[in-house]
Amino acid sequence: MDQKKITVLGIGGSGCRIVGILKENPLAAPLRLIAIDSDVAGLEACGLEESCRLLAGERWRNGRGCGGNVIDGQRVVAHERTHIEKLLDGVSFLLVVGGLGRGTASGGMPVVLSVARKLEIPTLFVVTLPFTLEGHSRRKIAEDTVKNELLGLADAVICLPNDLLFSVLESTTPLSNAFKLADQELSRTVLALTMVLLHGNLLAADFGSFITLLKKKKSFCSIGVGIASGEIDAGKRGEAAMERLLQSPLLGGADKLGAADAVIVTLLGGPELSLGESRQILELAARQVKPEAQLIVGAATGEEWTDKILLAAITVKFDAESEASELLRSSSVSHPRRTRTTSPAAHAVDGDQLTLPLEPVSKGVMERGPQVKWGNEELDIPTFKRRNIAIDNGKRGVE
Ligand SMILES: Nc1nc2c(ncn2[C@@H]2O[C@H](COP(=O)(O)OP(=O)(O)OP(=O)(O)O)[C@@H](O)[C@H]2O)c(=O)[nH]1
Ligand SMILES: [Mg+2]
Repeated sequence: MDQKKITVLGIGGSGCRIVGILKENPLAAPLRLIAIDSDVAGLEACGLEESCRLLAGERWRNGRGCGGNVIDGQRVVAHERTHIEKLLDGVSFLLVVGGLGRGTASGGMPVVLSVARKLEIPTLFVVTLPFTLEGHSRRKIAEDTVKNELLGLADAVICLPNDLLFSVLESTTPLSNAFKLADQELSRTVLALTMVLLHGNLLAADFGSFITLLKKKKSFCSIGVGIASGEIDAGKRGEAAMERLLQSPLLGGADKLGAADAVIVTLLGGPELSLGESRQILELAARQVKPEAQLIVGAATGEEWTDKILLAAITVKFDAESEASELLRSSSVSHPRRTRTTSPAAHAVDGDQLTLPLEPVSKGVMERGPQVKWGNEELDIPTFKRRNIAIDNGKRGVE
């Protein structure tokens, strides 16, 4: 596979910073990097050459960003669809990275995803969820983007709550320092993931099971990265990398590995890294994981990594509640038609009217327009909502 066709796309302020960090890292040279933002300052600061940068909605937002407005974010990026299609032409694997919670990344990621779907590019998202202290509305934007826009269509979504940073940092740490650390960890994890998943020349992680694993409902993920370089005795470098991994700011404490339902462990090293040593190091990581957890491991070597190793772990905790509801749903599918059961999934008994779970989310681009009224009725609100009419979802008595 042409390495340059493996593309990491950073979107929004935080995403652009991460591709900027990757650009400075010679180890990331094989990757193609793209940055998209509606904020000209952030975009230029990432240092990518002009052909790899896209200023979204320049005429409309004047390069000033979207000010936290997710609808503006969606609109400016959707405006650049054709341009994004050109940028992604020929890409064999796409990793999209950014921070959710404000405008450009939250609104724009679904647009990037729909272009990637059209071009049939396998796509993985690595996103951060805002700190609790950033407020409820940012959290809601982030969660809605993941749940309603990304999860169903992306091959995989790795969500990392920024709050994890506080489990290892002093509470007095300035937010800017916490973000810097997050950027560093994210860029390293992105690097480890792309390298091993796609070029695992010692021990390739199984891409299929990786995707299946991440498609399952998760409560959250966390990541740990440990690097050990030349100054450490060759026989001890595995242990040193492991120790650093366990102290990683986005891991959320050493016990996260032990508590995880699944863990993806990746190891990168120089040409001197043997199959024996990599097994030994991966076993070291596996020992931290509970026996019933699912484990996916991969290892790769490259000249650029001579005398260094990087060990990364992504921990996944499944969401017990959604697992249960998934089970219920699949068992109700296997029921013959019209079978009555007491399970909540089979509530379509005669006499009950099922209603569609429709919620008014936003009026989208109409939000700023004038109100359209007829008498006392606001016509932008659909009739069934205005008149309180329940709509049958058509499955009555079928399940
Ligand atoms: N890792 C990291 N995350 C950040 C940083 N700054 C902000 N974030 C997080 O990322 C989220 C989105 O912020 P930005 O990336 O600045 O937002 P944006 O996508 O550019 O959106 P607009 O500025 O509204 O156009 C925030 O809510 C924070 O949780 C940073 O420097 N590093
Ligand atoms: Mg911004």
